[in-house]
Parts: sequence; C-alpha cells; structure tokens
Amino acid sequence: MKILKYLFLASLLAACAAKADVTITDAWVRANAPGQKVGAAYMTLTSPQDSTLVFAETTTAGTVEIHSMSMDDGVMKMRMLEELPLKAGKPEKLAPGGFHLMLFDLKKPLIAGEKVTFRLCFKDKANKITDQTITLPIKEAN
Ligand SMILES: [Cu+2]
Repeated sequence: MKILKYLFLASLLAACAAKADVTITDAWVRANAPGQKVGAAYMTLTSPQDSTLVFAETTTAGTVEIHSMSMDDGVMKMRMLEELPLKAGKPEKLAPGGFHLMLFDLKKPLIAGEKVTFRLCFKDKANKITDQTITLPIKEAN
C-alpha cells in the first residue's frame, strides 16, 4: 500500500512541470519545541479555477502530509487527506485547528526567524499537474 503510494507520488513529481496559478497567502510554519519530531505549516490557497492540492514536499522533512483536524467528543483528532480540493476563487484556509500540512521526520529543528521552502503540486480538472515553490517563514504560534 505504502509502496504504491510512493510510486504514485514519484510519477506525480515527474509530471510536475508547469507553474501553478494558485495564490498562496498567510503562509507560515509553526516553530516547535526542541526535540519535537513533527511540525505543521499553514497557508491560504486560492485558485482561479477548480483545482486540487495533491502533494507537498520540503527538504526540511522526510514526508509532508495533508491533514485535517476536528473535534470528536471533545478530543482533537487529525486525519490524513489524500488531497485537498480547492473551489474556483474560494480561499481555502489551512490554519491551526483545521487543515494543515504536517511535517514528519524533520531534518532540522523549526526555529522562529528561519525559513522552510516547500513545493506544492496541484491537479486541475483536466488532470494537468502544475507546481509551485514557496518559502515560508517559521513563526511562534500566538
Ligand atoms: Cu497533522
């Protein structure tokens, strides 16, 4: 199952060529405590056409997953999403308490004031894959 997913991602990556026209605002990475092995990144994604976030990667983490967060019986639960749909012109917010990009297997600590560069891949209605590289500041959550 896992291997299949990696093969799928590898083919996506190879296909990621043209630049995506998605606007990315309010993007930041949460600074974390020393020794923490995971991290989270937040941003608002606005696409002029229906699109889907299908993949994210950074050299700072071994893997990046798209997560949702919700309250379930008073307990915060995170769930991994295969993809995140974006409606044309509607800002989709990734913010604390909701959607986020989860960073696993961190290669270095996330220190406020430093930056993390991500590559995001989007798929449009015609299944065309585009990508965008964005550098996010690391900030303390407030
Ligand atoms: Cu998460």
